[in-house]
Amino acid sequence: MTRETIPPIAIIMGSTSDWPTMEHAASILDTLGVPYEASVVSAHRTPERLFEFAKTAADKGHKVIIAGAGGAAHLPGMVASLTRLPVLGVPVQSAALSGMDSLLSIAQMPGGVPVGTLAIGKAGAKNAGLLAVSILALEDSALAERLETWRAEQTASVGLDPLGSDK
Ligand code: RP5
Repeated sequence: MTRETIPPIAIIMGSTSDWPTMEHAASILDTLGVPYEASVVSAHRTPERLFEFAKTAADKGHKVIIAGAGGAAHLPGMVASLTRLPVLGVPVQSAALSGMDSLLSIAQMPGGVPVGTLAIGKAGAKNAGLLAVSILALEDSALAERLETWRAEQTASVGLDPLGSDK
């Protein structure tokens, strides 16, 4: 792939078991017509893959990295330590501690190596996708318009009646 054809967004995750969460980031990118690539990059099981991915991501032409992981979730922070690209971290809900371990692992970065940390689980993945779109939309007016339209449709879909009679 050349710099021109490399997708602007890379979605990475620590395990295939993270995909049911991370697909919500992918889904919003599909909806808004933003190309991405998705791959499994584990901080603990495939550390060399992590290094290779993170050290080459900017030169390859990626613009934003969305990184999801659960438990001892070092992936977003390690990737952030190896690239200047913005890294959006998604704490995947873990079985043992309901994602609190993931959240704290991702959020509590030392000053100087930022990871933009989202909410635990599906909402966090969806918002990571939307935030990535917002970042790209700064320099893409057509995408900015699609994002504005998406947000207006979301607003219009919220009825006033809690029982839903106005929908
Ligand atoms: C992390 O460990 C992954 O991000 C995943 O959330 C968690 C469990 O992985 P599996 O044992 O399901 O592969 O590295």
